[in-house]
Amino acid sequence: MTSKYEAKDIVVLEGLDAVRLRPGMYIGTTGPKGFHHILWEIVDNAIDEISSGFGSTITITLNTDGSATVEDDGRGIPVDIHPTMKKSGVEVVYTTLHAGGKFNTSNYKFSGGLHGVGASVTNALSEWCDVTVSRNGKVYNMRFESLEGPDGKVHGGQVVKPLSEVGKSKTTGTKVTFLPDERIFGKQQFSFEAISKRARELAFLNKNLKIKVIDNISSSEETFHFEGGIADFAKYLVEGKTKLYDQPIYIEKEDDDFKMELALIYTDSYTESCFSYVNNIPTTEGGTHETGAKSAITKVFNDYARSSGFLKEKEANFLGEDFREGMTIVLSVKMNNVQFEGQTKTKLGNPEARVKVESLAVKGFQEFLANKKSSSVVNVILEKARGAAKTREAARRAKELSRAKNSADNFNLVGKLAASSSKNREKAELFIVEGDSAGGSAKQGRDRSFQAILPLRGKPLNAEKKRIDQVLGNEEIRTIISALETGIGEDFDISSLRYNKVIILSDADQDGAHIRAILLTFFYRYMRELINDGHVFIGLPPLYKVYKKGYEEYVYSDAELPAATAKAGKGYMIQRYKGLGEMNPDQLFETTMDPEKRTLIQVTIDDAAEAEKMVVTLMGDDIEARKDYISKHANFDRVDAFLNEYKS
Ligand code: 2B7
Repeated sequence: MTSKYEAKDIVVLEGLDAVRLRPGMYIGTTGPKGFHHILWEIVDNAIDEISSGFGSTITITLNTDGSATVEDDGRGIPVDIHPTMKKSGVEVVYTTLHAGGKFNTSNYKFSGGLHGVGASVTNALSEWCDVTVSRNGKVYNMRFESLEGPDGKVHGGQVVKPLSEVGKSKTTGTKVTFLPDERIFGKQQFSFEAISKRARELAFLNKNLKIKVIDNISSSEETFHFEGGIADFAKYLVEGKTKLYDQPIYIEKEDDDFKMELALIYTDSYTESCFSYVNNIPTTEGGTHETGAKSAITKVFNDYARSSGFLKEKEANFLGEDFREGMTIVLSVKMNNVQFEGQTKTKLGNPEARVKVESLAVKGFQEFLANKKSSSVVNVILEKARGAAKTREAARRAKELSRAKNSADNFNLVGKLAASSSKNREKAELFIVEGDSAGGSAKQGRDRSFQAILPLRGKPLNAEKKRIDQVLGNEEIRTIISALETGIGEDFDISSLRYNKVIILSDADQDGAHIRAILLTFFYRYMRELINDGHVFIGLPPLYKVYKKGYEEYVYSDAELPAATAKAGKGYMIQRYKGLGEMNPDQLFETTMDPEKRTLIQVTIDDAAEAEKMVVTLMGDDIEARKDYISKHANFDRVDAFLNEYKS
């Protein structure tokens, strides 16, 4: 094709040129996230088609040449000539930015670039893109390529084969294959695991959707279809916990151009989990829709408790937080003109969403309560709330106690915590170190002007299994809380944080991983903002030292060892570090603590549902589920599903 491609053939698709010029503006990054983003743009179109009632199945295939194919059984993208654009529907969709707007959106209730920027961006950033449509009893095909023009520049998404009829068909649908352009993304591959994870989520969120992922490179295949939709999602999230009743309360309601689905289940745990979505996009930071759902729960269940006589006249109403103890809720809304806010733009801002969700949810819960069969479930929920209200009182007392105790214990704590001398919070770092001996080395080796050390003697308490009063009763945890100076839970105040970086330093073994998981669980449950704002890190100690006379190099993973020994040449020796405690203070500083040389892993939660699943499974009581999870995810270090960003 390239040879036949002449200057006169170049169409300057200004939009697409802009996409290639600044891909980051359209897909955020050209890293793995952006690489997968261009796949999801195509899948989103297929989901919109199926969600509006046409077709049922999407197949995503990862091909051996590095390309991906997406296929749906919807109506097929229109092939007739678009009246104002004077191009076929297929060409409009694949060469016009924001083509959604140019299409008659009355076809789709909640559509048109809800997810971003559309298939044309994928086309612009692909080496080639091949679109096949089955429609009107015929099969049509069209092909695009990104080609270098006589101007020496690569122009994305050029039509190299106009839309033409290539066969007959009794079915309808769209099939798109594209190869992400190496000139944009470098050498990358699609991740079957990441794609399956999101496909599962999409199947939970769209119960009429069946989604199949085929990896022709590893010969793996997964199919996701959940007839129960987000009710199944809620059950999946609490697997391994003890449910207080079997089937989630499920509400599905629509009002004009607003759709809401809600699933609510309770477990015997003490934590609250809410997973909310807008147009299939996770709203990790919550927002107005979550607020609306929570108000509805508080209102409806309090009213019921009152009118049924569960709450006596002299008793006060339950608080919202009483109903949220042990609650797992999945909330999915579909709406137009979404406004995202918050630090990571994952918080829904639309005020009308609060109103709509609250009124739809109130209606749904009232219908549920009106059903006689619901009475046992309602009772369990009210009893749980009563327990929570009692604990709340107990916790308030324990908190006061612990405040008093903290000041009384400060003497004691100061003895453990080696504070930094400077008060500069921006620069200050707190190392939470496993074990007294490593703690001792860290204290000696540190740069005391800005590095503080908190050695942990035993294992801190597993916060996943305890209520707040017990958590606060644990000495290790209390020490951490008082060192950070932020307070905890509802009282948490990030502006009081004493250290900009909180660095967990544990051994590179099972025990160390467990301690790390316990600490992360505690931060996740009680100081989530600390993680969300990027203050939590994992320090990476070396596994080996490769050395000989006058030469030494530290090695941080098994994978790097062969290269390091090769580099050292003949006569080298290897020291394997079994724990932090084996390093002397200077070594520990040099390898693990020195900002100039160390590797820190920043803890992030970019997939809240996955983090929740992991915390519940790894820290919960179901031993079988835990074993299964660990074996599926290769090793215990998958605690590191939390950990994806590498920073030094
Ligand atoms: C807003 C644009 C992008 N579109 C249609 C119709 C069906 C249809 C699509 C699609 C990806 C890979 C397999 C509407 C909508 C364009 O207009 S996009 N199916 N599937 C898709 O892209 N899958 C449509 C009205 C009547 N007939 C067809």
